[in-house]
Amino acid sequence: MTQSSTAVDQQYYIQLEEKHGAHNYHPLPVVLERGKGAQVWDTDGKPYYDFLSGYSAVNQGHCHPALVEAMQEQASTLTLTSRAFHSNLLGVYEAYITKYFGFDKVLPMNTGVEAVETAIKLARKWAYKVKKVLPGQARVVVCDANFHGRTMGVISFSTDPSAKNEFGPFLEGFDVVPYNNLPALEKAFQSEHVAAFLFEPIQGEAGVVVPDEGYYKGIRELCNRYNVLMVADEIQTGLCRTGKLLAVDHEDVKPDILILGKALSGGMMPVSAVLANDEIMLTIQPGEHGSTYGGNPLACKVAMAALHVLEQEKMADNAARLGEHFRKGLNALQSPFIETVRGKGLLNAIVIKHSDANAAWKLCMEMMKNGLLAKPTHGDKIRFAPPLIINEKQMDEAIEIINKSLQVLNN
Ligand code: IF1
Repeated sequence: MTQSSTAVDQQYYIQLEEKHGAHNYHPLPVVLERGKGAQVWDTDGKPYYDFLSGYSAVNQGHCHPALVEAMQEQASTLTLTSRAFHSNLLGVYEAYITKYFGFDKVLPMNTGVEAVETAIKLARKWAYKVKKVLPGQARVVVCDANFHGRTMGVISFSTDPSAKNEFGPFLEGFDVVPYNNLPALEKAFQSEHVAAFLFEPIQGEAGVVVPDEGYYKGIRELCNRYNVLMVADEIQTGLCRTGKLLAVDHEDVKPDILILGKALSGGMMPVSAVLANDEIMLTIQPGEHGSTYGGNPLACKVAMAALHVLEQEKMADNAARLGEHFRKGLNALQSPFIETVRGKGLLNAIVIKHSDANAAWKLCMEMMKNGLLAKPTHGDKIRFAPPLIINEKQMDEAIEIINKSLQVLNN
């Protein structure tokens, strides 16, 4: 039997990646060609609800018209000056984003992990210059099952063997504490060398692990008491994903260093940022940190548009409302294969209960066939994170697709 034209087309693209690209991912067998709003289309024109959103980078929806327009306009005007010179957009962007989040200053970077590395450098500088920690002794406390990116420095404190095995030797100066455990955190703060506590308000890669109510307030209180910087990695949880502008806003807590990425550009290009007040930010002097593309005019223009539409289209409110609707809808299925439904806003996950270790993957393959894209994380969990502009009708269709696809686990 000859393969359908779709299979041939998709196989062609998949084989090109297989032959010419590194094998550092294991993607679902779907080849995407177009995106708009909450949907993407494959090379055969088949539509899918995108429930991964580029790992929460496409909060504003695929190819948001305001972001496309901002990018097109700036792309034909001035894209990169380097920081060797000023530009007419960097200061304007810096004023906008620092007011938007309520910090004195911003250090613009590109990828999320670069911003995390930058935050660690800032925290160490502050420890030596302000807290007067002994040279070379600064410690950063991190959480078990953390995910903050893939550079050598950041995987040095990963607890996930697949993220760090055979990449050593590693960077020193990190202490690991259990997530969502304030007594353990206080114990780690007994050392006078602690510069900072770096945490995810919700652990994404670990499978959308939501901490107890009061965790952020508890962290803030302990950081105040022991003069430790509270460093919130909101790269995945920020920018309206959890139903508030920032996940820490659910407890009205303000970190000392805020790390943003992903949806800061709405999926148009890598843009990240580190925000802090002067006492911390001014510990870095000219020539002590930087990057070729950091703060480029194109990124500034796109990021301002990306932040503007989050506010203008009330995406945090939609995420809160539709997230509630999604969790209620999934729980109402009362599927024997869904052990847990958890999340906040539109950052959700289910834990699959099934004797087959591949059940989560099989379900994702079935949902793909039925028009919804999601991917397992750490075996038995499936993350569901659609663009924040999804509407109720689309959400109900998505829940129906999940319901229909669950039947595949009956076999
Ligand atoms: C992959 C998921 C993982 C992040 C947090 C920093 C970064 C990320 C909280 C680094 C990046 C991405 C990376 C991607 C898979 C995805 C991810 F949770 F979002 F699904 F891995 F945990 N802090 N997360 O989530 O940002 O340098 O990638 O821009 O590496 O496979 P980046």
